[in-house]
This record gives sequence, structure tokens and C-alpha cells, in this order.
Amino acid sequence: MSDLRETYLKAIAGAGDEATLEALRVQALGKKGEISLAMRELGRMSAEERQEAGPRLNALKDEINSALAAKKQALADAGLDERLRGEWLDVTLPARPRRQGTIHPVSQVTEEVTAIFADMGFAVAEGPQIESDWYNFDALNIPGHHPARAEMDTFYTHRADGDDRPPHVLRTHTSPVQIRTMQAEGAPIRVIAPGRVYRADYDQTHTPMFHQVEGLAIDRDISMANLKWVLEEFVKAFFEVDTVDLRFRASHFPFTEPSAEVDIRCSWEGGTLKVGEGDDWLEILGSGMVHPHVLLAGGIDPEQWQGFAFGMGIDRIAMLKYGIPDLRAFFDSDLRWLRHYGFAALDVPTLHGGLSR
Ligand code: 2U9
Repeated sequence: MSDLRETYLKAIAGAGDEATLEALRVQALGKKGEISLAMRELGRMSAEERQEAGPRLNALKDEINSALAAKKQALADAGLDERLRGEWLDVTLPARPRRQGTIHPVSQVTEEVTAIFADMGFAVAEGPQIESDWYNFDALNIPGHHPARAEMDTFYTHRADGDDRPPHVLRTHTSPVQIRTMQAEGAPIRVIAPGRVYRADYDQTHTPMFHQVEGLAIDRDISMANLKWVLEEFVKAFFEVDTVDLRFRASHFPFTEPSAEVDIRCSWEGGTLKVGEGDDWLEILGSGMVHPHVLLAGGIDPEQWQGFAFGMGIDRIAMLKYGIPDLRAFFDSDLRWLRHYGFAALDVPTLHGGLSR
């Protein structure tokens, strides 16, 4: 009987699958199994022999049953382990590239500009695209008779017949956003206002809707020197160069005094723009010290506070940085154009991670 025990326990331990286990069970404990047959022999034994052999056979039967159950469980566990190893998946891997959309250059450049100015302490401000003429013109020191109103090729909405109030306009610049910020928050202020603006103009360099970003910094001791530093830092970061040369040309805007248009030194060697070297100058933005009338319109005391402001076209600086030739293609929704000039959806521009790589 101890032979029987050893043989079966060894065979069970060495079984490689459930079928082998089942065969062993039948061979030992099945109707014609070795242990079942041995138990049948009990009837032919003397009472004494039976008393000795009965419990031993029963114990062996229990032991083999337990060994079978334990081995069955072990085989199942090993099977699960192997399946888990085979079906292992690293959920932290990036998604497989598929045909997918791209980030439009205007969105990409807006993100880049926002990251650069955020690093210098500027928050993003937003406002309505349909504005009253007061916010779009009067508050910015552009009175009704001022030629700038006509020059801006403004889109007007219609009032109902008999309604004499002045019509709303599609904002011609994002400047109304800064007026609203001044009214809502008071000084000091550091904001940029990126967004859509509208002018009735359409040719190779103008679309009736385009994008601007304007900046406004108001504090107690702000001067043109602060403006110059901020713009230099911006241009270096945006064009991803270590040095830039800026040229401030005296200009005129109703909302700033003094006003300056800003050019950057560049070269156009081989048709590609290089910023910071060469003998050409490229106009990229307008700027100046906020006119006292404009501070007053925003509810800020010009005796206590000064500020600088600047504005530039996002579409234009996107064309310059990424060598995009025709502005009109920006808004054609041409998939081939978008795949060519678009940016990968997960490449969010940051100053530490790189703006455009
Ligand atoms: C407030 C006060 C002053 C914003 C400014 C410019 C100069 C400028 C143009 C650049 C190219 C518009 O897109 S563009 O055609 N902008 O030259 N913008 S200063 O001045 C402000 C704005 C708001 C309250």
C-alpha cells in the first residue's frame, strides 16, 4: 500500500495537465481503480485485518484526492500566470499613430505666444467678437470722425428700422478685451488678448477674418524700456534664436502715445527667413505707451498709472516662422495643406519642452 501511495503521489506531482490528472484519478479511485479494488478486498479480510487496513485505505484515498485537488489548482494558477504574461500590455505606451487631425498653425502659434508671455507673467484675457462701437472705437481714442474708423473696413451689424442706436461691429482688433479687463480688474495689469478679428479686406495678405494677439502691461513705473525688454524676450523665444536686433520706428496709433512700429533684423538667404542676422528688416508688430484717454476709458487714473501695449498678427508671424507662403490657404480647410503645415496633436508647445519641436 505504501508503494501505491508513493506511485500515485509522484505521478500526480509530475502531471503536466488536467487530462493526465483525470486519468490518474480514474486509475486510482475510479470504479475499477486500484484503490477502489483494494477497498473491495476489505470484505474478504478478517475483522482484525479490516480494522487495520480500512482506515489506512480511507486515509490514502483522502490523501490522493487532496493531492489531485491541489495539483489541479496549481495547474490552473500556472495557466493563468502564463496567460497574463502573454497578454501583458504597457498602457503607458503612446497611442499607435493613425490617420488623425493636426493642430492648425494658428492654434500652434497662439499656444507658443501664450507660453512665452505666460513665462513673463502675462495672463490670457478674452472677450466678445461682436462689440459695441464704444469698446471697439471710442474707448480706444478713435472718435466718430476719425479716419481710422473708415480705414479699418469695419463690418457693421444692422439695427431694426427706427432703432437709432449705433450698430454693433465685428471687432476690428482685440483691444476691446483690454478695455474690459481694465474696467473689470483695475491696475496693475499684465494680459495678452489673442483672438479673431474682422476687417472687410481680401487679397494675398489680407483675409476678412484674421487673428491678433495684443498685450497690455499697466503699473506705476512702466516705460518704453520695459516694452523693449519684453518684446526682445518675446522675439528671441518665438523665433528660437539667442540674439535679436529690434528697430523701433516712430509711428502713430490713436490708442498709444508715443507709438512705434517694431522691425527685427533678418536675412532672406535662399528664400528662407533667418532672424537676428543679415541686412534686412522685417516689420512684425506695433506698440507704444497707452494713451491717457484710453486709460481713462478703462477707469484707470493716468496720473497714477502708465502702461505699454503692443499688437501683432498671429497669422502673419505664423507664415514667417513656418515659411507658409499664402495667407488665404490658412482658411481653406484643405486636408493636404493641413497635413503639411499642421502640428502633431500631442506636441504642446512649452518653453522647457521646446516651442515647435
Ligand atoms: C489698449 C491700449 C492699447 C494695441 C496696439 C498696435 C499697436 C498695432 C497692429 C499690428 C498688426 C494690428 O494685426 S495688426 O494689423 N497693432 O500696431 N496694437 S499698439 O494697443 C492697445 C490695445 C489696447 C487698451
